[in-house]
Amino acid sequence: MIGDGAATPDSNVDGLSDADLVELYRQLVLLRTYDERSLVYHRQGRIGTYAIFWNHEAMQVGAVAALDDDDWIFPSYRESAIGLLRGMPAHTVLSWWRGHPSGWWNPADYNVASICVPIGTHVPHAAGLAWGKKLRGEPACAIAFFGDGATSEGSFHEGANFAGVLKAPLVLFCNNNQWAISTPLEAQTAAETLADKAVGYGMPGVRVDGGDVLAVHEATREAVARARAGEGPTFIEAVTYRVAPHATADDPSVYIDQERVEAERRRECVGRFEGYLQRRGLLPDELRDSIREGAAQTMRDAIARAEAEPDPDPALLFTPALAAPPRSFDHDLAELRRVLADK
Ligand SMILES: Cc1ncc(C[n+]2csc(CCOP(=O)(O)OP(=O)(O)O)c2C)c(N)n1
Ligand SMILES: [Mg+2]
Repeated sequence: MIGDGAATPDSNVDGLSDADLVELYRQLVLLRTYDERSLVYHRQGRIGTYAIFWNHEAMQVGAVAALDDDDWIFPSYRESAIGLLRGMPAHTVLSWWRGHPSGWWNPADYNVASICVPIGTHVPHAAGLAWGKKLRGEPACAIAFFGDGATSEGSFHEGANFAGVLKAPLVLFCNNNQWAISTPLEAQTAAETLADKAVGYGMPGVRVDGGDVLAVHEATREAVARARAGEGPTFIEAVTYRVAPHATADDPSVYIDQERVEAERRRECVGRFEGYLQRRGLLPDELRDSIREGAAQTMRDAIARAEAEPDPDPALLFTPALAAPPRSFDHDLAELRRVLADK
């Protein structure tokens, strides 16, 4: 949908007003700023290990914009900040990466499930929630975000099969960034495309340019319409390329082709949409700058708020773990309190 300002023309998306397009841009910038600041906060020792999602923003924004607020989102760690698109405060997500209890929200407050770190285990959860919506006669659907590597996990196949058989109103959204840490796509699957996997579950599989927010939006909108019409799940393969390390603990220079990374960085998704809006005369420089400054201020406020949280009670490590804790817990907790007091 987004052209290149030269040989490839831009196209329109039905149903999106000029104001909607600018709102998509605001959301892209919010996520981009969240991501770039988080990398800095990590390097400053203010948040822990962090999974960078630079150049994944178009998939997250385009897909969520196709949902209603009653629809449920099941994110993986790669979509950790997706709740921001539903009004979740940025300090909540920063607190999650700080390992602070205030980083865990009630999923029903935003219809955003907890961030899933085990690969693919949220796919059956999303299928079950979607099936539940259907059984209750509610119009809502669910969307699960996961990576190319997740399509090799049992949970993915169980969830996809379950949703296909039960015609659950589910969107399976695969961000194919072509890497699962250091495992490249060709070592992940013998299938020609990941979208081909949908055939085995009796659902449509579509491929879309994951760097084109408008294309992602349209594909997700169609999948959501199918889900609401009782036609069951859809598998979306959004094709992109991971241009950042897997996470802050990774050094991709030992396995990745740096020239390819540089080429992909040059066509990153926020800049592509910025060009589209500028060609349409919808993004004067002052508006662009004020959107960027608004996002930067959101992050400054959010890190200050996250860091102002009082230290959590160390007993939280013990008390919710077991209904009948062993006696050694008392001793262990006392020891932990003593060590923390000495710091
Ligand atoms: C069940 C499980 N096995 C292994 C891991 C370790 N692990 C963390 S990220 C990752 C790669 C996932 O790649 P992909 O699904 O493509 O998602 P991406 O990180 O590229 O978004 C692995 C194997 C894990 N978190 N959970
Ligand atoms: Mg991947």
